[in-house]
Amino acid sequence: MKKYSDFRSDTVTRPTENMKKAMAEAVVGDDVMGDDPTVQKLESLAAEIMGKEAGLYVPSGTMGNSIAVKVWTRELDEVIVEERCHFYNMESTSITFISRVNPRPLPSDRGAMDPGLVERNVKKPSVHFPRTSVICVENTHNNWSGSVVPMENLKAIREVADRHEVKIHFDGARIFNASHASGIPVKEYAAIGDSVMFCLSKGLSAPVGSMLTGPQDFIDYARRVRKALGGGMRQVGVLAAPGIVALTEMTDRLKEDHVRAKRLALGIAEMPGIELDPEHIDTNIIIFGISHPRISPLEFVAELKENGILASTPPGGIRLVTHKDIDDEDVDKAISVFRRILTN
Ligand code: TLP
Repeated sequence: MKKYSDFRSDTVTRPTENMKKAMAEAVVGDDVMGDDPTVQKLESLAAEIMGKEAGLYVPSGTMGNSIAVKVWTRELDEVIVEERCHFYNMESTSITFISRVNPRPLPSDRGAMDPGLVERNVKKPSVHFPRTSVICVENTHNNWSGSVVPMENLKAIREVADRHEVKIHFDGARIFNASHASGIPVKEYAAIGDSVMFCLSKGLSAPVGSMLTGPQDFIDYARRVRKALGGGMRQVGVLAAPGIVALTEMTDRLKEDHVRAKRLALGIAEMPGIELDPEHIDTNIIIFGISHPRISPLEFVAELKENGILASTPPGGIRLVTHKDIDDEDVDKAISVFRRILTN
């Protein structure tokens, strides 16, 4: 029997057998010199899937987002971000640390920023004001419990960006989850962004890496920034090979994670102290509050762990994520552990 059911994140997924085989058999070269055919194959595949001119393999989603903003901005600029987005909250201040630009966080309705508010916050540069150069959107939205941001909202923000000649960077770490949940093709979402970052190492289960996609001249410069950040890797085809498997074999099964997350949310929502509206669970992430007379949130998470359930604790909540290595038994086990702790 498994010791832990690990609901902390879909980042904990282990590579599949086909991925391990692809790693062992990968044809490699020095990718910094442009010699790795496996990386090149992954980069063109990613660009093709997103409907962009070019792609770049990066070690992490954080590096992909950081490079995008670095390429689209210069000092004295401002970047509009949604106030709970991953880029602004959970990437160790990379916006200011790497690009030295000002983030302008805006509130939202579950990840959907009001286009009017976005427009009122787009600034033309003056002696007082920065220039707004990028709007960042995130879909699915991690800290809004994996919400799918409505397409009409994204299109309205695209119109604002076009009216003011501002770029959009799309954090699509889980863009395939958004597509499966809404039925909207990935390419349609990707068309919202001038640049799109998505992760191979979350629900898609590759061991390492993310993709940055966009116009050719953007990717050419992004490649130089990646090198400057220490992200130029040599025979990295061994890591790109499972990324190809992720894109060709692993996107369809994400819907199973959504079904399990919904079942888990429905199974725990009515328990004493749980603050969760299961209607809000669109994809594979459940973030809930707990207000219980006997047990604090941190004690609750510790008790879950003692009972074989691992959860994470983003600011303001407890998070459970379903993924490839979580099956129906794990979900049943979690529901019964919750019941035991909360109703005893
Ligand atoms: N998210 C991780 C943690 O950092 C919280 C997770 O477990 O969900 N954008 C979004 C929307 C993300 O959720 C993440 C990672 C990233 C970017 C960064 O990707 P990595 O971890 O590859 O740097």
